[in-house]
Amino acid sequence: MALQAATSFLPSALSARKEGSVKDSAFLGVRLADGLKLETSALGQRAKRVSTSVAIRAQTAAVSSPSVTPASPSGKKTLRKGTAVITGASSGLGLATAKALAETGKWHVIMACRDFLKASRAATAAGMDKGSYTIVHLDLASLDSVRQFVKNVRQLEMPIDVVVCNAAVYQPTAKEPSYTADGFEMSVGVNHLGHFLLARELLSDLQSSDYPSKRLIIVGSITGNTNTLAGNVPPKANLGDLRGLAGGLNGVGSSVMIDGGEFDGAKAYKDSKVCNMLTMQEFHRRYHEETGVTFASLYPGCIATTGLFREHIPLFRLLFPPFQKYITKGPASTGAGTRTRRPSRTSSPRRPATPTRPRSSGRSARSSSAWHDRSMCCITMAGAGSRRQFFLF
Ligand code: NDP
Ligand code: PMR
Repeated sequence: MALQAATSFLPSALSARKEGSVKDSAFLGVRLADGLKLETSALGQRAKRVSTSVAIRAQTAAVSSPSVTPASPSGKKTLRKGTAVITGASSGLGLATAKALAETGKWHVIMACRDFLKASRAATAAGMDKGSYTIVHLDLASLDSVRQFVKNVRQLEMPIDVVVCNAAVYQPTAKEPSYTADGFEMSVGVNHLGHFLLARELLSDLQSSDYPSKRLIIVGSITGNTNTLAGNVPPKANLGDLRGLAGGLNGVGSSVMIDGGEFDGAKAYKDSKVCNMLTMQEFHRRYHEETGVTFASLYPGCIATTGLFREHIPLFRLLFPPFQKYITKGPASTGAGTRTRRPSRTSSPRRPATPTRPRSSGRSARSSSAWHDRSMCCITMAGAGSRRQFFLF
């Protein structure tokens, strides 16, 4: 499979290129040739609704569509219920976010999950109201599944107002790489490429939304930022000159790592997070003015007990939570401390109005500072001795 890497998305080129076409889908992704070219929709045109009956019928929970809130007797217009797509909403941060949004009564959540039954059980166990969410199958390890998900979501005939790209895999102990259905190394394939296609496909739907604050958000991580202590714990994120990405990340005639190096599962995850953060910066630069969509990435804090660390060695899983609690003093929890509220300026004084430009540390190292955008929903994490607030939207 011939894969042509895009060079226009290099951080060094972030300011060099002027607005690209919204049909240009190559930055921080791969342009897929030989029939696998990313299918992008022209913005400004409402994506075609697929009318054929598809498997999604069996995979969606039976819930009613969110309705437009009628005007109050005083004649004051009320915001209609928003629809938020959240990937990986079957556990951890994604589930907590889905629950928090659903509980506001202002959002209908589309839980985009690879395991329908797990997601269904998780939503029930979390006490989510059945009418507040719809589960739609999405396996980010398959580009076909991503495309099918987009079709299925469009069949629901709900506006898409917010997309939260939250799902991720972390394989720090893997000795050998594993691959997505399309043959990409798993961590970058799921965390970055799957989300990249999803984001690119749903961009036209977001643009069509009449919601006043439409957003596309990707969950980044401090561990991809080499300008932080956490980001300097080896192996460090480094995209190098992207030769592995250009070669297809498939281990056949090319490296499975973006920078062309030897396989390292922990590094692959951190590289994918750098790609996530840079993707949002570049989406913002290219598409914000044209689409009205706000693009952001965020770092949720360290939630040391989520399923993300399921593949780590038992000793790590035992020591990591107390290490974060007592040493870094930066743990967060997605449990009872999660709630939503409207933000005020003072509650998030460090939020910049615009994305921060990634800084490089080292010759070819590429990292990015996540940034938090103006928000409508705030997840409060219970930290060690302090309460910190992370704004999702
Ligand atoms: P979890 O493992 O609890 O959640 C990850 C979710 O991603 C799960 O729901 C999982 O599904 C889903 N997922 C994995 N692979 C796929 C796939 N191929 N297709 C669709 N969904 C998939 O981890 P967290 O809640 O901790 O992670 C959420 C986000 O937060 C991630 O992006 C992570 O990088 C980020 N993050 C987390 C930090 C932390 O300290 N926990 C720190 C910094 C960032 P399933 O339930 O089926 O396994
Ligand atoms: Mg880290 C302030 C210091 C800090 C912070 C905020 C984190 C967050 N970590 C910090 C420091 C350190 N860590 C130090 C000094 C060490 C060496 C002992 C260390 C080690 C470490 C390991 C082995 N840390 C880790 C790991 C992981 O496997 C986690 C990881 O990198 O996952 C990709 C991790 C993390 N540390 C964090 C956070 C948030 C993580 C999880 C990152 C993520 O899920 O994206």
